[in-house]
Order: sequence, then structure tokens, then C-alpha cells
Amino acid sequence: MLGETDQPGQIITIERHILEEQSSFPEATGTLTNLLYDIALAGKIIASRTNRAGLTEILGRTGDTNIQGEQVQKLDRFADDTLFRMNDHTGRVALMGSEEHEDILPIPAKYPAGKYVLLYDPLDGSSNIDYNICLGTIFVIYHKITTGRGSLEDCLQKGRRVVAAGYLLYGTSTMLVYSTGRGVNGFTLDPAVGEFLLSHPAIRIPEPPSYYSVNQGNQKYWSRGVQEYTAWLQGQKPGVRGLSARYVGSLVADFHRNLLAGGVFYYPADTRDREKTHGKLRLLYEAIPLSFLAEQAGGRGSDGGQNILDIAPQTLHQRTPLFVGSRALVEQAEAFIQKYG
Ligand code: FBP
Repeated sequence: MLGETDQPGQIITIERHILEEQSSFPEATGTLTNLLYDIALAGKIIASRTNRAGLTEILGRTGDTNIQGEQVQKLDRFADDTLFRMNDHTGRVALMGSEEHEDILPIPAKYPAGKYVLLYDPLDGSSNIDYNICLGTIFVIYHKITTGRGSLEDCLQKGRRVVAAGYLLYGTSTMLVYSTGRGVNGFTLDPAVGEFLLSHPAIRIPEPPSYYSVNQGNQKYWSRGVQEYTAWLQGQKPGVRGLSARYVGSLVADFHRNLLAGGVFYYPADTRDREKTHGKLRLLYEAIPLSFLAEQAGGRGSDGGQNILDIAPQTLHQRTPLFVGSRALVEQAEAFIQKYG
């Protein structure tokens, strides 16, 4: 697999990597390759704004509220517009779905509709924008399965049908991590040349794990199973070495750390808000893409009862509890929830 054969220090751009990946799909037409290029370019444009967020009029709110009931940040809107305008005219995508929009986003009639469906969370962790904390963009790609120019049905596909998924992390450096179902590779943007270069080939979640990531401020609203699981992670159970707690409050940042260092991120269902008895995070453009990547790196994603990739989505913005990261830690969560509810 690419990455394992490359000598350390070889300069591999994401374009070359995607092209070499394409060569392992004899039936490939290059459309997915170009769609991944477009997403990488959109990521560079968004990064150019996040990096200067404190200096430009991009901080603060638009005054609008999105379908999630959240205040829309200017940077949210910019990221959302950038991803849509990058993909609405290329003839590669039939329709899109965004965390920021209540309904699916069909391709304007004046443009040809393509064979792929692109769903995205344009700017994850947006509650952290004003505090200069890591942000991310999460995306997932499916084949269009209906005839014509596509419909909601094309967006409500199980994670087992994912063609490609990934995220951009806008942190100390800008990274793009993706998979087409042949392992997970990470690229770092070299601002000097404006290129994403292969920096993390063939990522596998290491054992033993080091971290657990959860908003423990919600603990009293969790089920007994999740409470017992958290105590186990903290080493309060006999014979268990506790893990260290890390929580940024930006899903992509917390997931990325655990992907590279070993650990589990979880956002369980809680009784705090009737709206969120199924958890806070969105199945289609947060839980499925990250669970796909985790599984490709030897880990697992679960809602506490079943693999996230086996859930049949019902609605565009449906929420789900999420436990994702090191396989053994996620399986333990399922065991505690099965035992204690
Ligand atoms: P969005 O910013 O895309 O709405 O994502 C939700 C999110 O910010 C995640 O990034 C993060 O893991 C979680 O919510 C933090 O929630 P909380 O503040 O309740 O811990």
C-alpha cells in the first residue's frame, strides 16, 4: 500500500497520492480523483481564512441561526459557501448535504449533475472559533443510487456504502486525512508551496491507548453504563491502568489526537436536553465519516450498541451517540452499556 513502500523523506503530494490510489481501481474514471482534489483546494481556501481569523472581519456571528439551532458564525458561512461553490459546477457531484442547511443542496439546473453525493460539516468546532482553537471540516462521499439528478434517498445511505471520507484539521498546521477504503493517510499543508504533502502514511491507531475524550461536565446526565465505563477508563476499576483525559471541544481535533496516539472520543446520549436524547453529534456528516476512518485505521465507531457504519440513516440531520477510536475501548463501552444500560 502507498506510504509503506515510500522511502522516508520522499515528497508525495496529495495529487500524486490520489492518482496512485486511482490506479488500483481499474474501473476508475478520474471523477473521484478530481472531487478529492476539489475538496483539498477548498480546504486550502478555508485554511487561508482560519489562519487569519483574528485579523480579519471573519470573526463573530452572521446573526442567523442554523438548522441545529446554533448561531451561524461568519467563518461557518464562508466554509459552507466555499465547499458548495467548489463543487456545484464540476459535473462530478449530483447533490450535497451540509450541516448548515436544513435540506439537501441540489446542483443548480444549469450545471450537469454528476455521479457522486457529497455530505459535509463545513466547520466543525465552530463554538471555538473566537478562541483560536483547532477547527475542522468533515466530508463523506457516496455514489448516487437513484436515477435523475438525485434525491434525499442518495444521502441516507449506510456507512458501509461510503466511497471516501476524510477531514481537514485547521490547527498548528493544516492537515488533510482521508481514506478511499484502502487505509488512512495524512497530509500536511506546506504553506510555502501551497501543497498538501504526505506526512502520515498508512495510519494505524496505536496500542496501548493513551487518552479518553469526553465533555465530563455532562456526566450527571449520562446512563449508568456510561458512568461505569468512564470510571473504568479512569482506572477506578481493579487492575485497570487509567487513561489521561483530553478534551478540546472540537470533534476533529479530539478524533485526530486519538487516531495518532490511541484513545477514545465519546459523546453519549444524555438526559440534559430533550432534543438531544440521541446525543449531540450528527450521524451523516460527523459519526459516519469518522467511524469509517477509525475502522480503516484498525479502530471502531459505535452508538454504544451497534457499529455506526451499520445504522440505516432516517433523516439528514439525525443525531447519534458516538464512541469512536481504539477498537478495544469502543467494545468496552458497548459491554458496559449492554450490562448497565
Ligand atoms: P459543530 O461545531 O460542527 O456544531 O460540532 C459540534 C461540536 O462542536 C463538536 O466539534 C464537539 O465535539 C462538540 O460539539 C462539543 O460539544 P460540547 O460543547 O457540548 O462539549
